[in-house]
Amino acid sequence: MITIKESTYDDIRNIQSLWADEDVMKYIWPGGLQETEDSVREWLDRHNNAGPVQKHYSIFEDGKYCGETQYGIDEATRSAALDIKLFKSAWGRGIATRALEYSIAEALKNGAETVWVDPRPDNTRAIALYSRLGFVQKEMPDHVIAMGEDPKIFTYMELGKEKTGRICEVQKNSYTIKFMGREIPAKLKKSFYEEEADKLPVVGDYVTFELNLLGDSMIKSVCERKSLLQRPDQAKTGVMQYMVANVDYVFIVTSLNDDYSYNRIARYASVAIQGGAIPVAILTKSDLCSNVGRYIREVESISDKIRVHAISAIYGIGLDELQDYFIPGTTICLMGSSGAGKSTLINSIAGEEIMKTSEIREDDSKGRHTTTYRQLIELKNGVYIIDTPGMREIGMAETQEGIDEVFSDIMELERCCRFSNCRHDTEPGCAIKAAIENGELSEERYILYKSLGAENTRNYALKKEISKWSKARKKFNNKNDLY
Ligand SMILES: Nc1nc2c(ncn2[C@@H]2O[C@H](COP(=O)(O)OP(=O)(O)OP(=O)(O)O)[C@@H](O)[C@H]2O)c(=O)[nH]1
Ligand SMILES: [Mg+2]
Ligand SMILES: [Zn+2]
Repeated sequence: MITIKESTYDDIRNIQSLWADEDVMKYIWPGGLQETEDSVREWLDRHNNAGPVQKHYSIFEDGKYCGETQYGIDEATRSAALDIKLFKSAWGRGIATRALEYSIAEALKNGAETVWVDPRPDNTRAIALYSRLGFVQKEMPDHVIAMGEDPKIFTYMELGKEKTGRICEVQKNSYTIKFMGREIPAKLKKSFYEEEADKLPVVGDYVTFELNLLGDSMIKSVCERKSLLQRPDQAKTGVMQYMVANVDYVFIVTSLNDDYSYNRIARYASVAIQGGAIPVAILTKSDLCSNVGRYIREVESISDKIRVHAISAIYGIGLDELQDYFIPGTTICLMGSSGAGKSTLINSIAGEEIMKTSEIREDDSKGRHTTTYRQLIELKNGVYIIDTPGMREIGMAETQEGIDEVFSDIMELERCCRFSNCRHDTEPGCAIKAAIENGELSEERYILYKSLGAENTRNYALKKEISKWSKARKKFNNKNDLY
């Protein structure tokens, strides 16, 4: 167990031996510093009498002294100088990270706005450690030079209060931010509560936040999104639910049993394209299916915008085809029905059991909602994966552009009709009817395109109606407030 406490006279001998150690002092005072007990005592007195702007801590592992960490805040600039020294025997076990986090948290709590260090450029261990903690190299500011530090000899690194991280989990009003390989609990800044729902952070969002290592950090803003996937909420009120952001590929996971649905794949693909992501149909459980090729061809026939792969996560079949998507920094979101095998696929990609999975029910081939919330995971290969709970359905609302893109060839045919307002019914010179008759366009597919569009329009109209009501009610309430 690691303990960190404010240094007292009991630590004087330990401090003396630490400062005299050659390895510890290699970059600071080659050969080590021989200080007397009195001079260390005097030094400690000065430190401890300074109050919270300056603190010196002793670090212990299972009661054994390992070293020191300290900070000193310059009150004019609100910047804190930070330092750590550890015996070589205490290196490599995360003790430095823990101790520095503690010192940094205390410095920030006691009024520092930034924290700085200035290791020597050849002290690569220290530089790597500080980088992992979020420090960035900068030009040495004047007030630090005025303290006697030399920018030609030292590498100045600074940790601001404000950081950028990525939302990996959202639970009611609690958020978890992935930051420098760690998971930081966070809450929203108050002003978010006046924002529209689409301005709130969702899983996959990059956010700026004020780091607090001892409690909830505070989310200050959502960075511009590359993509945002949304769907109408389940209550069919036309209100949109914002699911995930900054996704490159949506893996539409469908198992090759009763779950398979041509219609549903078209829906997910429309949602993915609408949101700015690339749809990839993943047909799972190919080991249970004897005519995989037929399904692949059928998915291919929906749209040339949908890529398709058939796999068996359990037998490792087809997984190599997916390698092309696993580029470091890429974000892949898995969506589909419960029991389709999303979490199982993640586990086989990761090569370890990171997600819980469970058997589907025998009677209806449906899952039991094993995954219950959206979660972003960073794999060892640098790929981000978002696992989502199974969805019963995915409605169409505000998705017209996505639908049009999935069925772009039909849109083009429509433009070839003789009349620009052709209803593709009894009009002469109708390109759609001609294409259906000569087999160029499947009628089933045309009907699907029309029905998704109609559903989208219906939900859009509903949403407008609802927002009209809510605006009217707001106005009414405001008016009543006056009296
Ligand atoms: N035969 C076979 N079974 C599979 C395959 N992939 C997954 N399964 C099984 O399907 C069941 C459901 O898998 P999960 O990965 O939990 O499904 P999920 O999509 O994550 O489900 P939710 O979390 O409820 O949304 C498990 O019993 C898996 O073992 C596969 O490739 N072949
Ligand atoms: Mg799951
Ligand atoms: Zn027509």
